[in-house]
Amino acid sequence: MFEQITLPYATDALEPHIDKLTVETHYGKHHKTYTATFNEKATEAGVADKTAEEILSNLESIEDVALRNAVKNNGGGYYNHNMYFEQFSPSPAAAPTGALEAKINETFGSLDELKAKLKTAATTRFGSGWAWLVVKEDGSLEVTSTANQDNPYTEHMGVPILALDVWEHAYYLKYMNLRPSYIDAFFNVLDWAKVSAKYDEAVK
Ligand code: MN3
Repeated sequence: MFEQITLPYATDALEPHIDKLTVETHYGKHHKTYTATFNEKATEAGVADKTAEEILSNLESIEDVALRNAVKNNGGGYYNHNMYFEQFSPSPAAAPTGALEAKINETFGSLDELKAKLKTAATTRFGSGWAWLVVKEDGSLEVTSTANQDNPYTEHMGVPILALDVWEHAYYLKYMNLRPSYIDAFFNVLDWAKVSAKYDEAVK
């Protein structure tokens, strides 16, 4: 049984950066529905005993194309939003520490450069999708983006450690058409301590 994370903060705790109604709708409606449908479709496909990472990395094992796509879309919707909502804090660490800090400086030059690359990936993703910071198989870091609810597992890109949702449902109630303003706000509540922990887990 795949379950939504319990939000580690109140629905209004990310105000004014991410508003209460958006959190309530995004987590309480969109994410909830993806999770319920993923459970249904994973069961139908006979893969519900596997981890979400395993399922999303091995979609080709599901022969029926319509069912495979339903597992991909809803499994991505389940998994991506668990990552998304888990990484925020009302009192976030403003920068990574330890191994991730060193790796970011080595790869991108600075945290500001990485954030600029993520913002570009997120603003230039046409339509609905996600921008990601990924640890590739060789241990290197990469900024990338995917369409719809696809993610680095479904696209065989590596292990995601930061998930930036750019579907309109993530920002439209507060920011309307201003996706770049939402992206700036995203970084105000992103807890780099949590991203650092994901990195340590990915490279251990
Ligand atoms: Mn979303």
